[in-house]
Amino acid sequence: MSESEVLVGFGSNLGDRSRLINRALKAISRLPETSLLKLSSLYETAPVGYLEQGAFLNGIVQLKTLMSASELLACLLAIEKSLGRERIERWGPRTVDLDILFFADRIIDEVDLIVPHPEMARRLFVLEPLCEIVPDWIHPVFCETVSVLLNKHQISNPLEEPCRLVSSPLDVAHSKEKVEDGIFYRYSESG
Ligand code: A4P
Ligand code: MG
Repeated sequence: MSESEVLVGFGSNLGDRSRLINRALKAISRLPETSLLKLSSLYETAPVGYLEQGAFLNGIVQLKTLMSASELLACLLAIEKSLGRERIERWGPRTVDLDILFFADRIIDEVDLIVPHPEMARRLFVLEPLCEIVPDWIHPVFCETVSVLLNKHQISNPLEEPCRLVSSPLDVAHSKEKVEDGIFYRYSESG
């Protein structure tokens, strides 16, 4: 099996959001045959879909892995579960949600896994952090870069509330110590 570059989106709007995200990233960095490449900034974003819920913290991590897409999905679901995720309602509040946005340039359409994530091109909270770390990544269905998709999205949704940047990542790719400590973002819930 060859190595694949993958983009995983994460979001949290329940509990100590940044701590949960740091814990999820630490767990991802420890997955077998997997290493982190790049991390986006952390953004605070208004809820999309079901609006009567708290604001999210969102971001994206780029990783490389020898796992297959379905093996990676199983690992991400296990991490969500270990961090207290209960599936109560679709698009409802969650401790940590981990979505596979891109898996190399593959298009996957299976019962339990759709890649690229079908909603991503409609979501500013995905497109903005994606553009920060991989602006030239080509969406294999739309055959356009994520920066073009962001541009189009902004033109079609001029009144959408922007994502608010709340924290920059520590330089994880080059600091094993930080990964071991599980410190990925310095951000305090109290501001
Ligand atoms: N699944 C299929 N494809 C994928 C994929 N590419 N990555 C399946 C991950 N999972 C995938 O997901 C249900 C099932 O989707 C999984 O078991 C997996 O087999 P879920 O996480 O239990 O359900 P969900 O998250 O409630 O639904 P869904 O459709 O995944 O919702 P989204 O798209 O994740 O949206 N607003 C802001 N501002 N920020 C957010 O992060 N997130 C959502 C949830 C809504 N509004 C938001 C945010
Ligand atoms: Mg999800």
